[in-house]
Amino acid sequence: METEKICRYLQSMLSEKRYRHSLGVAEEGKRLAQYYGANPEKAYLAGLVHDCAKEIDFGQAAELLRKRYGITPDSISVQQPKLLHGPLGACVAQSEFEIYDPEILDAIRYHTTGKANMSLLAKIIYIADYIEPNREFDGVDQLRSTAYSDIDQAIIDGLDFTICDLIKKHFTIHPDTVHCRNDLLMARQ
Ligand code: DGI
Ligand code: FE
Ligand code: FE
Ligand code: FE
Repeated sequence: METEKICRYLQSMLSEKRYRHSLGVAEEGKRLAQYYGANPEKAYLAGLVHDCAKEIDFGQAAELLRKRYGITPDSISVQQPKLLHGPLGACVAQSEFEIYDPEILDAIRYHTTGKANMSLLAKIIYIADYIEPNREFDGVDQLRSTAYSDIDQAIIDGLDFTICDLIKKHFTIHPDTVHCRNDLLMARQ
């Protein structure tokens, strides 16, 4: 499906704010891809659609994954259905936007938790989601600069930030989040 058509479709699925965020991740993803020598078109497309399932009713997401796409969500994601919008987004990207590139689908699937052995594209989408121009939080400028000097370190910093926040709220931490952080830390040594 052409990008323009995807944009119109996305606008019908997302709030204006979420749509703007998606355009931000697309642009930031493209910039990072150019900087690190990944495919900028793929990064733009992955960034554009990464949150396409974010506003699907949480109550419906698990059932949709099971019944429509034949995927059984893990128990942590069922209990914390926010975690389902990555996996569901990859399914929707394929069935609705005709995106079949496995690397793009994988980057969408794991953009919230990360995972061990991420591709460069998946790393780019993970961190672009964090630092795109519309994001504002304490430390975002530092994270932006780290993202353009050491992308693995930027992801570790992002994961640390997310995990600390989850712990403060007494939330569960998805194993993929832990595996992603361990994998990147082990690769440092
Ligand atoms: O969809 P976005 O808001 O753009 O960003 P995102 O897909 O990175 O989602 C961030 C949310 O996901 C944030 O509320 C924290 C939550 N999250 C990220 N990793 C984990 C997690 N929640 C749980 N329970 N466990 C995780 O490992
Ligand atoms: Fe998301
Ligand atoms: Fe994120
Ligand atoms: Fe996002």
